[in-house]
Formats: sequence, C-alpha cells, structure tokens
Amino acid sequence: MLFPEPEIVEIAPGAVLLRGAAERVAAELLNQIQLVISASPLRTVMTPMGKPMSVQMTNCGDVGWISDRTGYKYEEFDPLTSVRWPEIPAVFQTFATEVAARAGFEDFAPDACLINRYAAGSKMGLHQDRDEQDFSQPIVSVSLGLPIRFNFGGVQRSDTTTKVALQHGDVVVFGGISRLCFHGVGTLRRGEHPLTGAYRFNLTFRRAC
Ligand code: MD6
Ligand code: FE
Repeated sequence: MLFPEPEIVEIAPGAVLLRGAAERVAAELLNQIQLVISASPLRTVMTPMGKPMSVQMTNCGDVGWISDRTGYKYEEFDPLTSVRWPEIPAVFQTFATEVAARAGFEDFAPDACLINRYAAGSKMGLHQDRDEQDFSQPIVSVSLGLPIRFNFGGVQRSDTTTKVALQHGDVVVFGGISRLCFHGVGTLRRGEHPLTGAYRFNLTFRRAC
C-alpha cells in the first residue's frame, strides 16, 4: 500500500516523518472518515479548563479519546450517540500497522483512532499524549488535506521545538524515547485542497488499552 520507499525524515530520536506515505490511500482513508463521521459525528469538545477546542473531533475503535470538564479520557461509548464508536476500518488498521513497521515499530495494533478536523484558524497547542496505558507502543499520525506546521519538542513543555511542515499524505510515527515529547500544530491557514476542501484531517492511531 505504501510507496516502495517513502522518504524518511528523523524529527527526533524515535520520531520520524514518512513523507507522502499516505498519498496513495488518501482517497480511501477520506471515504472511510466520512463513514465514521456519519455514525459518530464531528463535535466541538471542551477542555477541562472549560474552553472549546478549535478542532472538531470524533473517533473510531474500541475506545475513543474525549475531553470534557472532568478531564481527558478514553471512553467505550460515544457520549453524543450513547453507542459504541464505529470500528476502525480495515484499511486504517492495515495502513497504521504497515507505516509503524516502516518506522521500526513491529506489530502495532491500534485500538483507538482519533479523527481531528481543522478549519481555518484551528490549532493545537503543545501537549503530551499520555492518556494511554502502554507507552511502549508508538503513535501513528496521518495528515490529509491542507498543510500545517508541526512543532515537536522535548519532555519538558519549555524545551525548544523542531518545526516541520506537514503536507497531505504525510505520516508521523513516534514512540520510544520520544513517546512523551510535547508536540502541537500551528494555526491552519485558509486554503482549498482538491480532496478535503477547506479542511485538514488528522488521524492519530494509538494503543490505548
Ligand atoms: C495533528 N497531532 O497533527 C496533531 N499526537 O493535528 C498530534 O497531536 C499527534 O501528530 C500524537 C502523535 C502524533 C501527532
Ligand atoms: Fe498529540
């Protein structure tokens, strides 16, 4: 499913960018994203501080990541529909396992996939992904549609960040000693992409349980 040799750029030890690795499956991923959204709609969530996040989100998988006034957590049921999140589509699962292996993480089997949709003005501040059970498992992140700037820091919030432009089809895999590094993305600029229109989608695959 991958290009034979996606260009691999090391962002930090344990964190790599596989440039364009999702380009050939992008249309299929986007079709499946729409199916997930039709079952568990995109929604605006509140941070524990009581502010709305600028990114809209939904999930598929055994558990889904959500934020509300009580904190960040994984839930088996979609609080909006009160039923389980849709299953992770087979093409997502196969792709995530394949790119993780390319980055050196064999047998990655995600049980959660967060779908974020960015509109012009959406951003994501520096954060750690630390709501999962097993930090030996990496995270796979897929960028689709409009480009954005990715900021990758260290284990302290104040550490300096490496900046990388994430384009349509780019995949970031990070684990190992980078697993708990702070990261975030800049503000999405207005634009038009042939496959996603005015938006950027980001899929993040995790082993949560
Ligand atoms: C984004 N990404 O690309 C935000 N988290 O829209 C993340 O927060 C992220 O890219 C964990 C691993 C990879 C990521
Ligand atoms: Fe993250």
